[in-house]
Formats: sequence, structure tokens, C-alpha cells
Amino acid sequence: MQPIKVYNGPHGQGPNPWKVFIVLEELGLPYDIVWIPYREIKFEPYTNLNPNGRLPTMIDPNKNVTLWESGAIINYIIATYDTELKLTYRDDRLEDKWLLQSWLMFQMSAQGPMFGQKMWFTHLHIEQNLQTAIDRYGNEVKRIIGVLNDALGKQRKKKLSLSTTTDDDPVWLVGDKCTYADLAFAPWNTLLGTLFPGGTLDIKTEFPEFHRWSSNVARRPATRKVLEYREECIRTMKDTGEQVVERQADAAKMPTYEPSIGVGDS
Ligand SMILES: N[C@@H](CCC(=O)N[C@@H](CS)C(=O)NCC(=O)O)C(=O)O
Repeated sequence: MQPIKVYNGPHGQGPNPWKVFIVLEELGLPYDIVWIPYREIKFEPYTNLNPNGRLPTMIDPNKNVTLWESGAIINYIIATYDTELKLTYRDDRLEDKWLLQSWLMFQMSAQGPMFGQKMWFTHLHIEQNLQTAIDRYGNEVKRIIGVLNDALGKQRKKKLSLSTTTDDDPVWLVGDKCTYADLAFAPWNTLLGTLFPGGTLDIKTEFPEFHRWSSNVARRPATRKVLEYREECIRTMKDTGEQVVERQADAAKMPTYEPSIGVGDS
């Protein structure tokens, strides 16, 4: 099999391409990262691949398929290559199979955009300390984490009532294994420290199930390998994200990043 190509922007802080790398790594599929400076993504030739001018884009040379939007790319990889059902369910678990889509859509429509806006108004927006916007998106982020925390708590209760499992065993969003739905949340989860700088959100205390789940996802060997590689890229590459700020009249500066949460924890 030829490597699947996935475009990413240096130095790699942007979370969306990493969702795809995590799924590819978990499935043991070969892939290449195509690094493209943020300066180039709003113009041809890149916009011929991705009309939205954002990252990631995937090219699968094995099937001659080019796709954009990380959720669509994940769906494609799972449907095409996860024949052993490592990260998904099939029709004999029909509801679980489709609930994975509910969570993936929730990641794409809620976690991504709301976490993204919290990042924007906390760090990048030209008007600093615009408190109503910071609060609005901060509250949305907490609401979203709360939805995940409650759902995971219910999964734990269900699991405890059904089996001899202990309270320390991991629980996942759907069914009894980690799936692509859990994995899709990982790259944004690691950025929560930057979204709430100076320890202004105590995740462990306020959202304990969420905290356990996101740590369990981050410590899976394949996921961990990808997240640690992202850290290395952040440490060693030039951040072309400045080019996003340069072209946006309403942007002031790049964030000061806090250490990623859950990466490197044992
Ligand atoms: N919904 C899109 C979001 C893509 C997105 O916003 N990607 C960021 C990087 S993580 C980007 O390309 N930012 C550059 C820009 O906003 O110009 C997806 O999940 O693929």
C-alpha cells in the first residue's frame, strides 16, 4: 500500500490534521505528512484540493481519492480500511455504529468551532480582553466538556452495573472500546490549558470523567506517538501560523501556548 498523504501546517499546533494522523496510526496504515506553509493554503494550487483553503486535505493514491474536512476524511479511512473493526462497529450493532457518527458530528460542529472561538477571543482577537466574547465561548467550551463528562459518567454506571469491571477501568463514548469518535476529540483536548491560561479551568476537579477519558485516549500507544510527534514539531519547526494573523485585519497576535495536557503523562 502506498502512503496516504495528509496536508498539515507547520509547526503543527493546529488540531484538525492530527485527528487524521491519530486514526491512521491507530490502524497501522502508512502515511506521509505534506507540510504546507499557512501562506499557501488560500490560493491555487492548494484550493484545487481543498476549496475551503484549510487543513487537513487527504490524498489516497491507492484509491485515487482526494478529500477535505477532517470528519469526512476520518469516515473515509474507517469505511475503506478498518475492515477488522478496530475503531468502529458494524451493522450487527446498528445503533452503536451510528452513535459514533453523532459523536463525530458533535466533535466537528461543537468542539472544533467553539474551542476555536475560545482560542481566538482569548489570544488572537485584535481587541484584547473582550470579556463578553471570552465568556460566551468559555461557557460553551465548558458546556461541551460537561456533555462529554455526563455521557462518560453514564457509560461508567452502565459498565459497572453489567459486569465485574472496577471503577478504574476506562470507559469510552460508545460501546466497550475506544473508537474513532473518542480519538477525534484528542487534539483539541490537549489544548485546554492554552484555552484557559493560568490554570483558570481545573478540569480534573470540575470534569473528572472527561479528564480520565482524555488521559486514557492520550496514553494509547499509537495516539501517544502522534501527540508526542506533534510536540516535537512544535518544538523544532517554524510556526507559519503567524501568516494567518498577518492576513486577518481582526487578529492581533499568536497565542502563548501552554504545555499540552495529557501528552507525556504515564
Ligand atoms: N472543519 C475543518 C476545520 C479546518 C481548520 O480550521 N483547520 C485549521 C488548522 S487546524 C486551518 O486550516 N487554519 C488556517 C486558517 O484558518 O486559515 C476540518 O475539521 O477539517
